[in-house]
Amino acid sequence: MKIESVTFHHLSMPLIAPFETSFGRETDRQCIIITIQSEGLTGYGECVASHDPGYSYETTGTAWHILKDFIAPLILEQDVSDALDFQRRVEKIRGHHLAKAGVEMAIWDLLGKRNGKSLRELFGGQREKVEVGVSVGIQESAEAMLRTVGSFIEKGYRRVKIKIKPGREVEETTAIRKKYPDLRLQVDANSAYTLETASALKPLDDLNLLLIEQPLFEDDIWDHRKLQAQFKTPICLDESIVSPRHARYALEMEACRNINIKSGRVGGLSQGIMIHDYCLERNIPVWCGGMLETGVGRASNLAIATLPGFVLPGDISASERYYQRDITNEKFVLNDDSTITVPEKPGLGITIDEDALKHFTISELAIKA
Ligand code: OSB
Ligand code: MG
Repeated sequence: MKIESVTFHHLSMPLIAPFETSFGRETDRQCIIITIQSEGLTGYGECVASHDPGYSYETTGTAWHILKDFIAPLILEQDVSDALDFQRRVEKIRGHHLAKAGVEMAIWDLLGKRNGKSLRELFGGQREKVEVGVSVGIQESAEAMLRTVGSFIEKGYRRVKIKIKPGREVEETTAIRKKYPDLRLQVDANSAYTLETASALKPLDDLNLLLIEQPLFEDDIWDHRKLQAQFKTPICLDESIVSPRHARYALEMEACRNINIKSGRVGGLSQGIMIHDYCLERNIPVWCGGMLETGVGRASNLAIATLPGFVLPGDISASERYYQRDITNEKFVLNDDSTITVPEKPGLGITIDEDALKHFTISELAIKA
């Protein structure tokens, strides 16, 4: 596919409610929407970097720079045949996975549109809908957390993840477990603990949680191995798994018992699929993480989550959980069985609400060869 032009839209979108994690609080979510024109078709991708380097070292600012100055020149006027061809072209760019993944997503969208196949079909996924849950940010008190979780359960979410940090974990998690003995419940620390302070998590080990996500440093695997050995509850790695190679390290070290797959963090959907395949062969459950995506990234998450190894519900909630107004015409809704239906149209299966895109754009850049 000959790449004729690439456009970047830096967006800032107000969230329905602030989202607080151990690394910060977001009220507006930033991202970069990538548009690629090729042979009369338009492909869309979402770079999930946010405005500050709290989750990842990448930000919308660094991603903009890498996209404009390094990735765009490598693909413009080039005949990029598929995702792996794209990966070979950007191989010499170290890191910057969120930036690369956004472009790879747009290439998949183009590929699907060109072949009249949805991403699900291209990936070989079998499910028409995927099981999902909701990720609840840190609240002002344990009571507020219980109330907020209750409201999501009322909406039909059957799996809940709560964000935790030191001092804001035991009371919250215990209260939820007491009120909802059968709820599929998990916690995410976003690297807020050390091997020493993680002893505070010990009471959670008796609450029958699905998993404890990323308790230790964002680049750590080794200490997670030590922690996993002390816990019955599976440790799940998010931040630490930045490539298929890191997935292998973590499994070889027995640092975790399952993995959160985010195509952004690992450098692209192709890399996420590789991690999925590797884990599937080893009976390691995976699930699809989220980055508060717009409808573009949400469609991509739904597509990858159709693969058979995604046996745990994903952090893929309904559009209305995040945004009053989204940039896709298609809105994702929660079905009665806590699933979301996967788009079936070619590519990502979404169309862009151009007015909304314009409305949320802070800066825009079009590059033609
Ligand atoms: O750690 O999973 C995370 C959002 C932004 C950055 C990191 C994380 C998250 C979430 C939200 O948990 C998941 C979602 O998109 O609903
Ligand atoms: Mg996480």
